[in-house]
Amino acid sequence: MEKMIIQVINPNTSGAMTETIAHAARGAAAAGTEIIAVSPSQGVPSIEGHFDEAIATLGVLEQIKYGREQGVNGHVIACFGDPGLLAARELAEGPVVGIAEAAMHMATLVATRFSVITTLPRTLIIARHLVQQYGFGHHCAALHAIDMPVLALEDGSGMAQEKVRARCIHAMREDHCGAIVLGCGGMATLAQTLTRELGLPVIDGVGAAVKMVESLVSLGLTTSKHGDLNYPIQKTITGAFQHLN
Ligand code: 2AL
Repeated sequence: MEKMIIQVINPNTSGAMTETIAHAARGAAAAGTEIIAVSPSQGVPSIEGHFDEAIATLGVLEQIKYGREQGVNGHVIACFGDPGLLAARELAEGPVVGIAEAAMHMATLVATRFSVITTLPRTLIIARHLVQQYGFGHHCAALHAIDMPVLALEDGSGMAQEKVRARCIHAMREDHCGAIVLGCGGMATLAQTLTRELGLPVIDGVGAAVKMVESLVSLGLTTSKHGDLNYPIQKTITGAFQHLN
């Protein structure tokens, strides 16, 4: 394959965060990979709880549908709750990788145990559930929150970034972990600097997911349509959701 197109979906509607995610995705992508970074046409500006996730999921599905219609080779869901991941796989033809699953998988390839750094404390349970769901319970040393909202990462002050750095140093000292997973799409551009500064792998899920989609597409692997990830059963969707038909 000469050229590959990967659609990277920021599930929230923050344009600044879509730019941050796009920058990290392009930094990780191979020379022949084009990154199309998108966000939903409607939804929530940041995802910080179960309610936000439920709304964001519909936006993710809308974008997966558009991406598939455009003929992209694969998709990344760039929010650490991996909202709508399995539903997205039903709709998609190419591979769909979430940034939480990508980062956790990558972490276990370079370390025995990892710690996760997220934003608000109420998002900790979302990450904890994913750790269990993905089967990484024995690999996760601890989960920490910087206690700042998602969009503080985009306010230009650098305060949230400084808190992430401080929490990483704390986790490295206290958790006996070999790697740190950054638990928000808005933290994506911090991974390389922190990896160098701290001397342990600090993993950004956006870059990790882009590399995983590239690998799957290069290997000729698409989302299985044998079984539960088959295309959704055709039915007429009505009202506000009819654009998903
Ligand atoms: C996130 C994320 O990655 N994007 C968003 O809006 N919320 N995750 C988080 N832990 O706060």
